Amino acid sequence: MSAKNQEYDFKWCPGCGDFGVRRAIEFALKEFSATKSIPIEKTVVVAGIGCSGNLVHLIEGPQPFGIHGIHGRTLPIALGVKMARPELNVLVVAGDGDFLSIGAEHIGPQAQRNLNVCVVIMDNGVYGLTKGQSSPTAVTGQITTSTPYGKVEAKLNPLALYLSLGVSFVASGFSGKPRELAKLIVTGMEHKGFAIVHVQSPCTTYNDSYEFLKGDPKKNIEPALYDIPAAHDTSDIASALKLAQAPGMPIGILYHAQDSEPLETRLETMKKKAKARNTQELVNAFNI
Ligand SMILES: Cc1ncc(C[n+]2csc(CCOP(=O)(O)OP(=O)(O)O)c2C)c(N)n1
Ligand code: SF4
Ligand SMILES: [Mg+2]
Repeated sequence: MSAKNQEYDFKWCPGCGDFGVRRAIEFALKEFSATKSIPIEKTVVVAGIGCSGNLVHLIEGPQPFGIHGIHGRTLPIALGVKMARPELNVLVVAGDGDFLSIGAEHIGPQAQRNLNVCVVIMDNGVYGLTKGQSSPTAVTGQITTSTPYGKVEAKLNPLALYLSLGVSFVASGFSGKPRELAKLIVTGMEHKGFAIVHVQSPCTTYNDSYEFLKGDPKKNIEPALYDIPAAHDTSDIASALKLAQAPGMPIGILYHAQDSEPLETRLETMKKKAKARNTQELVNAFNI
């Protein structure tokens, strides 16, 4: 396909952060295809269910392949694609609810395998598509449609979670800076292993966090967003964890493992050790 899906009439609300993430992904795919001489059809976008996942239908210009699967199951689908076609570039797009709530149990296993995909998470702190319920990244006490008396649970720290689970590339971005975000996504796609680019992407309808993120000098509100200092050592997991746990919202690359061996390389090494067995040897293996 060379044009976006005309049959899908979903529209993001005015000001939704996901517009900026889509723009960043368009920039990133264009650059990745040009610099690596990889045609756009060699990229597969695996999308979650949510306003965020609908991005797969809304990409403008040259089209990658797309799979719009099941809520919370982007990573099992991405694993399937990479097992069948390891040469493809797989980009996962999902929301904070999809990835960190129903889908959370899949992050650890894929981090341990070092599944060679790049994940872009659009974090708006709510379930936008289903009308504003609280998500794991909503703050304690937040009033939402599912927490009318305030959220009881603590807020999850996704960056610290990814680092603790062993994700080999962890970056943090903002939808309001699509050019900068595109660079993080390109680096994530180039990384040999499991890359997550976690994006602050405000929901203007149910959780407008622009003021919190960008600040407002007129109201004496300091911005939560800040650029990670150039001196930060991205190969140092301890420094990355410190950044993830410090106040504010760091923007840039927190961690980039230097010795990252992706799943397909590990499987190739294992296949070389595996011996073909005849029928009798297979029967004997059951010891019957
Ligand atoms: C198995 C399953 N459970 C629940 C739903 C309903 N559902 C659809 S999207 C969604 C949450 C979306 O939140 P998020 O992933 O943060 O995406 P956003 O809309 O905020 O971008 C839920 C609970 C579903 N489609 N499938
Ligand atoms: S409900 Fe929120 S996340 Fe969904 S399109 Fe509207 S602003 Fe964006
Ligand atoms: Mg969400």
